Amino acid sequence: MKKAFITGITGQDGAYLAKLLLEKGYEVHGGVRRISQPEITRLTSLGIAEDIQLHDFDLLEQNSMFRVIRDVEMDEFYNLAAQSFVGASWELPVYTADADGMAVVRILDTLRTLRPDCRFYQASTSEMFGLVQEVPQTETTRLYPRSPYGAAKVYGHYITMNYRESFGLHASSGILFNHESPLRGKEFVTRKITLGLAALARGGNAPVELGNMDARRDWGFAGDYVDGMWRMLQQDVADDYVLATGVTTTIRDFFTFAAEALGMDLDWSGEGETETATDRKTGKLVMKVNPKFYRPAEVDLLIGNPQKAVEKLGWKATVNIRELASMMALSDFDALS
Ligand code: NAP
Ligand code: F7E
Repeated sequence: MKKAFITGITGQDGAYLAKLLLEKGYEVHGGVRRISQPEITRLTSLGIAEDIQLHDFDLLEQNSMFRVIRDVEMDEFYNLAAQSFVGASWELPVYTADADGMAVVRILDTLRTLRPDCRFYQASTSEMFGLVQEVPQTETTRLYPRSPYGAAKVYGHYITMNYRESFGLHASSGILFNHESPLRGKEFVTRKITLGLAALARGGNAPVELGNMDARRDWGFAGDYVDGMWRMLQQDVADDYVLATGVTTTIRDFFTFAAEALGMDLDWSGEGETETATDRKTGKLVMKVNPKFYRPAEVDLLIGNPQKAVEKLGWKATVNIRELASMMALSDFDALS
């Protein structure tokens, strides 16, 4: 039986990956940080909380890495933990650099010392492309991060390559474009939209307040993306791979798809800070722009080319953007019953 260790197991991807690995017969261990009230609701909602062995672990604490790597004796190490909210990274730039950048070398160096044959996955991100230098983006597109989060992840990405090339570690980076699900954190735009629309559809009156409606993202389903992570670690040779759908959608269109799934018929008006959406069926205001959600620097367009992953890993995205919006909106609507 193979053993896997997942940092960030309480997060969206950690929960889906743990479920996948359990289904494949792995013994699954996960790292959880010390907080006043442990939050394992995602693991509970997938029905796997009892099947996982949890260990104290913090990205900022090298001793916790030393202990879990020494004690768990894992075959595969998935580093999914991070300060993952781009918007917060301008308020927490030093913490973000430490958790999303420096922590990666803490883990890699401990693996190199204690368990050099363990396979390693680093959660890299399309945010590293930032002000995109090429469309669509591939594994070789020049990086131009636009946030403290993106900059920290660039360090994590390059140090993963560096430990692979310097010490022969089986260390791979997945450059993952946005992936969402009903388990997505509530501050990310897709989930914020589906939660807000579900509340409106259940009789609420508070419009969803959003920032930049013109930004475009390449959104897929998180369940598909964790399968790609696992496939990367099954390769004989470690490498870096883009996982994406190859389709890009504006925030406005995602909002429309989610609203349609809940039976709404939107009337859009205004632009920029005056843009609004009203449901023709009820006359309710369902969206208004609030500049408070604008970012100091924006990533306007992301669209990935997953060809390498398709050809070498046999991976592909199976859920399109309308299906994703509908899945999330209906899940939030049902939860409010
Ligand atoms: P998420 O839901 O925000 O989960 C983040 C996880 O990291 C949580 O389990 C969190 O624990 C843990 N964590 C945060 N700070 C920690 C610390 N100091 N020590 C230990 N654990 C800590 O993120 P996600 O969407 O699953 O993303 C997983 C990874 O992929 C992240 O590295 C993210 O940056 C990256 N990524 C995500 C996407 C995407 O679209 N989802 C795309 C590309 C890359 P708590 O439960 O205690 O908060
Ligand atoms: O923003 C715009 C916002 O916060 C997407 C993380 O998983 O994916 C995620 O980062 C877009 C941005 O995700 C609101 O300005 C408009 O252009 O959902 P998001 P993100 O920043 O793309 C990458 C790949 C990661 O690696 C990250 O970990 O939506 N937007 N109005 C808004 N965004 C938010 N959050 N809230 C709004 O009200």
